[in-house]
Amino acid sequence: MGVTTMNKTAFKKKFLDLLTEKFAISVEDASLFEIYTTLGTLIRSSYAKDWRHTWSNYDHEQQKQVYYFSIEFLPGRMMKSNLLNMGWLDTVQAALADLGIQLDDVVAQEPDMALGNGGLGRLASCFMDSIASEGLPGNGNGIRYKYGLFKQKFIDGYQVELPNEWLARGNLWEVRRESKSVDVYFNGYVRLNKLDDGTIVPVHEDPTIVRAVPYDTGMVGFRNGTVNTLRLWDAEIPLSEESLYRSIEQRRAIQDLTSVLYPDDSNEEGRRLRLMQEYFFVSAGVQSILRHFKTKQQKMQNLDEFVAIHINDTHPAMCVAEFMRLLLDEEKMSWERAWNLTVKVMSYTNHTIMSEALEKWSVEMLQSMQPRIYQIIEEIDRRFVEEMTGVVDWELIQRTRIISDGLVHMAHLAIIGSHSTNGVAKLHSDLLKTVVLHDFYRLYPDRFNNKTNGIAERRWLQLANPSLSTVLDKTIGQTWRYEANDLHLLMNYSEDKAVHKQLQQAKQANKERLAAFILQETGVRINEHAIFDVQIKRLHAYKRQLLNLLHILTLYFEIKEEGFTDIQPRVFIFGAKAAPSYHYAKSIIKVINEVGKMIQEDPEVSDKLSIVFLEDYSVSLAEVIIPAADVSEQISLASKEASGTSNMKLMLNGAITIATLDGANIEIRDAVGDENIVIFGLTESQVYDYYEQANYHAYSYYEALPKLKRVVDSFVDGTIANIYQEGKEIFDSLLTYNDEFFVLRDYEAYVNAQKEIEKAYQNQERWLKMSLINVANAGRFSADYTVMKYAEDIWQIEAKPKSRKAKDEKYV
Ligand code: GPW
Repeated sequence: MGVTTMNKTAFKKKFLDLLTEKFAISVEDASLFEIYTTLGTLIRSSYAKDWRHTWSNYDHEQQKQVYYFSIEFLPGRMMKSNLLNMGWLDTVQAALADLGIQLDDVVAQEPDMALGNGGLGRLASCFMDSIASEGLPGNGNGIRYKYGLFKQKFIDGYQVELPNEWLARGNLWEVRRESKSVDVYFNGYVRLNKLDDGTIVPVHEDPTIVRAVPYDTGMVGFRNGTVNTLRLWDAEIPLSEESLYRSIEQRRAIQDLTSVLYPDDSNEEGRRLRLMQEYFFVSAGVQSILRHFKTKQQKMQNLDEFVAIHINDTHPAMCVAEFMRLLLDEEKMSWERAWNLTVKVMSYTNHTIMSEALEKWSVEMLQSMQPRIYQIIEEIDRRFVEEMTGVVDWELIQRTRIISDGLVHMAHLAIIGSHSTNGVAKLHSDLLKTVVLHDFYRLYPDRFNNKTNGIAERRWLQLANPSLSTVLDKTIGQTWRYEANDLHLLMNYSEDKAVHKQLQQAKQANKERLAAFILQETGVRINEHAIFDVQIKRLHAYKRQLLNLLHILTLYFEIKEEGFTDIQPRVFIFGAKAAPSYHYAKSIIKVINEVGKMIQEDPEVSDKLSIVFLEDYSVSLAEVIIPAADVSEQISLASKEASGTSNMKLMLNGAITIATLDGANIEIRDAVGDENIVIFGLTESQVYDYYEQANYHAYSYYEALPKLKRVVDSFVDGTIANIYQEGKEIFDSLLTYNDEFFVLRDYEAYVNAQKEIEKAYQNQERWLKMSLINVANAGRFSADYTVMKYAEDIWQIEAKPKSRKAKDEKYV
């Protein structure tokens, strides 16, 4: 039963037989979870052969493979995407319907696999889907956290965090591979043994040994028979050590290692356990790559022809030193040769210019936890300084060296130890070259490049939005399902009223689906014909959810105090988690919730405006929100959002973007043209001018704009109930602390841009054309293209023609 060959009758028989085998139950009596388990087991066993073949073919054909190291992966649910990619979705849906079962009820049994915080982790998972779908030889390497990202609840409008026990009912997709376990060493000290022939052999004395056990999950490619591997590591107490005396504390420390995902997005706290996690999955991953390579009868010197290692942000930057350690200490390679290989094998992606996210570890911590790794980093640093001395000026060397001021700069290690450093959107990559990493750009201009992010369009359109997908099939055929750029065929219908109508109906169906979901989750009934205005992303000051709120309050006061009556009804939908320790972000959540309540309880405004802040934003929730969005809020302060990816998902689903010229918004504008997006606000160079001249005075905007003053005052004058402290905190951030993210500066431009949005929406003919043009031009943001560029420019890997079947045979 290979991928793509499956008929309804055969499926039903297999399914019912397996249900009996597993649970000795009839389909009428089975619970949804039993049905889910049975279907999942059947799916997994059906791709198992392809998985094994994919794996052995790469070896057999001596293909170079990439290993994508990421401390986060955020796949969400896997059942439906596996069905889609296997070519089974329609058949299974129909077969289950025959048995009286709704597939969507079954897939809802699967907990989201939420081993990531936001964009960075989701990007890694979009890449896994695309790498498999392009038939590229690639694997993921990460951590199998016992608890995923916390579950968010609102109590009295405040965020409360609850544990996310995603493994409580088991995990269908993973395979524990006991036999591939490796040992990872921590603590202790290094003794350098000098042998008679003068060679020095480092010995790690008195280490704490942790056993790393891999759990593999198949990453099923789209209708091409490719099934790659996502390998996630769990920490266990080594068997051989179990008999030895170990304190409860030590045993607990080992088990805690992979227990929780750090919930801070774009912020580094320098915690010891986090550093342990980083080294743990780096060492386990690199050891297993080398161990596997050694089964190949190839010379170690040629390793770079078979292996590429990608460092996703700096969290896995110790790959550089660990790889060196294994080549030096285990393979007895010379420093020069080992270094040469390391730089060829490694590549690095930077995801932010924000300094609080740049990892720096104290020398003390790194040295005590990883004495050998620290020695190697010291030596890399020493040689770097030596190599550059006399070539470039001393200050430049001091600014770029790895160890300085008692800190180990992980981005420096990643850049110096790799052949490629890329940013994630054009603007971001330019800023890396000209500002943030300018010093490194002077040293290594050829290493810098851009790879604009992309998204798994199969998940975000084919799976999440069947209504729109059907309209597309009927209008432009089905080739867009495997060649995203074929969405462009829709441009032929940009003026076609009949197509507009169908797009409108698809959007309306999705809005009704979301409205029903909101009613069920919150008890709030929203106006299904209002503009659905969506901001979904982590809660962070630079993303400026606050600016959105200022606009909502402006509308509120226009209705309440200025008697405006012609406001187009809007539903403002938020989804956002705040890091548990991020006080300010939590205050914003509280205030948005209180404003929402105030509006909802006020009959004068509640038919025109509403705020829905959905709890526990996740991949699965995004799949319900995004298809229903009319407006996409991408309003970060220019230069701060490296790329953004929800901007791409919303555009793909026909939302109109209101945006600053930041991250990938710029490329979205280039794709759709100025008439089909609403741009406002400071540009990146204006922001930098303000920094240089230090001449921003937030207060002057507050004073000069009465509407703005009214809104800002409402945080402290009692207009909004229950926000005494939070309101004051926000008020002070804007006025006392001079508004770090230029919210007041961009306010007027934003309110005007929102008027433009409203005007465009009121002209449905124009709006539908804009929406169509957005869908038609979203193909370029498919991660399929992004990973192909990584493959060609950075990893130097390629797909064998047979594993690209879906594209080459135009297979649908
Ligand atoms: F700070 N991003 C994220 F750069 O989701 F490490 N978490 C993070 O910790 C970081 C970045 C880090 C995001 C960026 O904010 C977003 O702009 C980008 O689209 C995404 O990474 C994927 O590149």
